[in-house]
Amino acid sequence: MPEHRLPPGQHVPRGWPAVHYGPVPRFRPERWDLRVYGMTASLGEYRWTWPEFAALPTAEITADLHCVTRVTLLDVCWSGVPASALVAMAPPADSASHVMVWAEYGYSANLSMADFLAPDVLFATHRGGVPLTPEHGRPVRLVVPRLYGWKSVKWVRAIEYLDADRRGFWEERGYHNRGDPWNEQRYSYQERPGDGPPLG
Ligand SMILES: Nc1nc2c(c(=O)[nH]1)N[C@H]1C(S)=C(S)[C@@H](COP(=O)(O)O)O[C@H]1N2
Ligand SMILES: [Mo]
Repeated sequence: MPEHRLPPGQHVPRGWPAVHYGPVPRFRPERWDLRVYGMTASLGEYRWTWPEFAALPTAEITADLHCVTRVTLLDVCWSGVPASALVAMAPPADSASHVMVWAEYGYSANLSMADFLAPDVLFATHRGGVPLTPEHGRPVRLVVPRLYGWKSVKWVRAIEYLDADRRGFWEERGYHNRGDPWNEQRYSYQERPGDGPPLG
């Protein structure tokens, strides 16, 4: 494998355990929705039920997943709704500079609007052509290939548009606010002024 393929400090393990904090939620299609709220252009809220979301046009990407625990999973094929398409359907206010992606049970991760709108960011419903298994995020997970895996939020339920950056679950607990694996932005103590809001 060409060495430049792997970010610094990463290796490819033989197996790949699902990586997450806390229990795997059960998917109840009749109760599931995906909401967009916060600094929308209209200040109103957008909402998709499961049948509505499942009917949206999809795209496919193949990407590597870099977990901050130093393992990388190569060539994962995901399909789902591009984040940019979702943003087009739920226009943000001009002042919306960041997003908070919320999952079941309160897990969250923050992204700049620019990172969120990268063309390879997807709300994935399928992996390798089959629906996500529960432990990998059924029914919908975010995939952010350019940042460490904790930003690829599984079991997504909401997107909050923010007019100022705010730390998510791991970003508050010692991990880097941005998490670029190519620059090895693992921990918050590595942050430079401007990389993130002050730690509480
Ligand atoms: N809701 C939620 N999403 C999550 C996590 C989590 O704890 N909760 N862990 C993240 C981490 S650290 C990684 S590396 C990836 C792993 O995805 P996988 O289990 O599908 O391989 O999911 C991310 N998404
Ligand atoms: Mo991770």
